[in-house]
Amino acid sequence: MGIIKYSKNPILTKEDVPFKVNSIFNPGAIKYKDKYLLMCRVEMPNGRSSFVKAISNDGYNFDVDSKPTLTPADHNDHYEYVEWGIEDPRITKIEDKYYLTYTGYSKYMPLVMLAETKDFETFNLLGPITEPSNKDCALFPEKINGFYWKIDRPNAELRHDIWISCSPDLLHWGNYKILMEPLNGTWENDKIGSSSQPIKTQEGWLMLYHGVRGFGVSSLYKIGVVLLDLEKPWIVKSRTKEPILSPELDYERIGDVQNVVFSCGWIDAPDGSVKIYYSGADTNICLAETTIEYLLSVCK
Ligand code: BMA
Repeated sequence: MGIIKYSKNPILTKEDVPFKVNSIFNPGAIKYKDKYLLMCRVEMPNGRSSFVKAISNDGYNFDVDSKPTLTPADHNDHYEYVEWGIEDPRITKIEDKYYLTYTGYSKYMPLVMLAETKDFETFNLLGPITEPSNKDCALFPEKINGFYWKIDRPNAELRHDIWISCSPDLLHWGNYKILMEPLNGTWENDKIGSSSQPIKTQEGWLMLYHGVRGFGVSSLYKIGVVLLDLEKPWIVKSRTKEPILSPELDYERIGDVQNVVFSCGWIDAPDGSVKIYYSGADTNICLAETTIEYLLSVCK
């Protein structure tokens, strides 16, 4: 099948948001009660981000809630770590709860925040699970070898590679290991970070990641795929040589940040089809469709 960008992209723009925002982008994505749920980042008029939920029956047509779902101001105990905004949520279902890992932004620089919910209405805000600087965090959907596992990018301002660590309780993390470094001289030369929550396949854990390369005054953000070992997720079995999604069309090239495709989530179906939700130019929300079979084939 390959990978097909939806012909009616973008599927959401700021005109679809019932309240005033500068942009809607970088949504986490999950199936919830048989519906497609996006937890979208909205940049508010003051330039700080919050989240709003969008729901769909078919994965193509989404209704955006009438007010933000989660804001920095909701973070009573942890407000100082999110004062400048909350950004780029990834959603993972573990047992009967949904976990959001997202960037808290403040004068302390970005760090990773964790929240849990059962209904996407009320959230138990668990606070920072890393020190700054760290972002692009995704949780595995089940325990492996008795531990929870996360992927993130520590030292986000200086280093440019992806790490993996584990925890007995999702709050206390250790056993840090380097997972992936950018491949020099390629599309991912300058930095990489996780994009989506890992999906379990027979051949290993599949995960989207983003790669960045600077060209002149612009940085090109593209998306690749990596396959991790099922039992030892710190082992990379294979990764794409070429990006699977690149900025090509006007809605991916022109916007608040030019030449960016960026994903925080995808949704797979029992038939092996996959819907990748991504954003163009940090300005809108788009959809690309593919299959697990294709993604595994491009990893090899
Ligand atoms: C990253 C994050 C994303 C953004 C991307 C492209 O560092 O800040 O939120 O989409 O850059 O600008």
